[in-house]
Amino acid sequence: MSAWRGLLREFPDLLPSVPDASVVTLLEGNTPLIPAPALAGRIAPGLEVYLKFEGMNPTGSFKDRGMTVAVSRAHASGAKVVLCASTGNTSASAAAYAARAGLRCAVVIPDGQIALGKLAQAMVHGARVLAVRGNFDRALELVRELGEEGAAVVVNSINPDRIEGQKTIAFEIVRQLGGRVPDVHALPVGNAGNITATWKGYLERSARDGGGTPRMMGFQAEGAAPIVRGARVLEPKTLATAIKIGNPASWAGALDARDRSRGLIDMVSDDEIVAAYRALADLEGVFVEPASAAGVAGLLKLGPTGALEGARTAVCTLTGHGLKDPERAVQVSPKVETVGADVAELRRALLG
Ligand code: AN7
Repeated sequence: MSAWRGLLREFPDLLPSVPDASVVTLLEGNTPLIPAPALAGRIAPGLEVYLKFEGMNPTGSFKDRGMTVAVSRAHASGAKVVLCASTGNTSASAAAYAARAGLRCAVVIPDGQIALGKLAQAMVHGARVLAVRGNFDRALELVRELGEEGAAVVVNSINPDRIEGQKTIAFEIVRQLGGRVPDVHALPVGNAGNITATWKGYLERSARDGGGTPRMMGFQAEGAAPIVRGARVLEPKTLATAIKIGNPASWAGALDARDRSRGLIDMVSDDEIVAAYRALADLEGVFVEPASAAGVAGLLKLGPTGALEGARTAVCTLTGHGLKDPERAVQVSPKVETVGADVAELRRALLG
């Protein structure tokens, strides 16, 4: 098998063309599709569940799929600066790809509301990090305004290059399933770029190779569920900071994916998110950030209602790595025990 060359070189027919000298890649994509039999048993008898672990991308989230396209195209166009608003992962990815491209990067984050690992990434890659006194939705409004003035290339998912890159996940999944199309695809929904892109990928794949498309099932956090409630949420609240979003940029795309796939968009509570987060870690050995567990939380919620009946195969996108938010992991896990440096004491602690 030849070495993976990154999305722009692996999927040239699907993606906007970029001159080779402008391709900016960290060899993103090609993430594992991990069977999750223990979780499946808790969701619905007979269902096969697979975890598309996007935390294995170079910066630890699915954002790298879109960022390679957006930053490469920005580079090709002669841009000097890329700009984004972010709940954290977009900024981490933009900072890394911009560094590699030799572009300047500015990120606008909601003050005090992004997970430590993501902040560290933006900082270490040399981005200008600006924390606004306001939430993500406000940060995105500000960034859009600057973008319209032409000050920088906006690399949020309102940039169509991001959606193009992110759609590749659908092609990978069907390939990894040996050509089978899953019946259900579950994922978290924040700005709704990812559900829009994943659905676009499945549609394009089916138009090319046949075999149909899955039902798209998106899950928002209960305190940040504008699409479920049908109205903007002015003060979104959830511990899953990645999806703490009250006015999704790709709202219409999410509705389209839901309706055309005969799927649904539902919400899960923070308790359900944490339970799914812990189940992924405990039962499957997969460590994700809290927002990434929302799709699994949704399937755990729907399984007993019969809403998944008839489905044989479900895929969940696990959008980001657990190391993004180490503080949450420590907070929800059993405490560290301290013992003396003494073998008798250690034996007593371990073996009772
Ligand atoms: C781990 O980084 O919006 O529905 O600014 O980081 O496409 O927004 C992140 C979103 C899910 C939601 N899981 O995806 C940002 C940002 C994780 C995320 C989502 C995000 P979209």
